[in-house]
Amino acid sequence: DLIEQSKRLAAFQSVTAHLVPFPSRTRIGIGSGSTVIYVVEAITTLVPPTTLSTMTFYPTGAQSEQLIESAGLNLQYINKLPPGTLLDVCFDGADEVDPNLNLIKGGGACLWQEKIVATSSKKFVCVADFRKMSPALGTMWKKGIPIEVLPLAANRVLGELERMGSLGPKVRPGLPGKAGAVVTDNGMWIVDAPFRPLRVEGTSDKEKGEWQVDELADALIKIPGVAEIGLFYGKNGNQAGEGGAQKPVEAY
Ligand code: DER
Repeated sequence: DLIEQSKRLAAFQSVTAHLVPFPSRTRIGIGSGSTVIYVVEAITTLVPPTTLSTMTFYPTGAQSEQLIESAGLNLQYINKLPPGTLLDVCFDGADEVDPNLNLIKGGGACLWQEKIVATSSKKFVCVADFRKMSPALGTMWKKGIPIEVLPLAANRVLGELERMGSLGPKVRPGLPGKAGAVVTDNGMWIVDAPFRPLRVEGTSDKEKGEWQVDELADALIKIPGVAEIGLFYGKNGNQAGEGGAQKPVEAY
């Protein structure tokens, strides 16, 4: 169908642009979700086997790890990288992308390891089909910003989010057949925190609960009990990565 075709096209375009021409990019981060499945298909299809055997793939959680293994690719873990060494490139999906390539991520509850791997990469390639492009984060993805929290602190975090103007934040319930909350690969819970659409530029109007994306990110990460947040900075992001500022996110 059209959506699957556009995911697959985006994935093949991103691998064609950022991996195939660069056989020296041998350390590759692999994200989570359904689009990244096509990224792995593109890698195994487009990269010659001799080059593929020189490449090592770093997962962002259980699904990503299984994807790498079942594709027969060399699997390694980010903690095996010497301090200060970065991955060459990382491919991952997103739930929503704003004009500055800021992202909402975490729809698949893998955001903590995704952000560690993304910010440990010289280049972070976001692979997102047409549905994900948005004028402002929160206009398309209505479920809220995914936030990974310590279960013990969940109610404290919910209270703080409401004070900050979140509209009905809640702990993400497990799927049918799993009583209780979603438990992440790291043994944590996910809180989804809806906010009014985030301002790409300018400053927040906290009275109205209208936040600017960077200011909200800075406020959320400080809440005690929050492990990581599903807001990823785009072009002018100030996350770690080579030289402190993350390389521009290339969204497809
Ligand atoms: O959880 C995430 O951030 C994933 O990358 C994700 O939400 C994208 O999922 P999709 O490729 O299935 O849309």
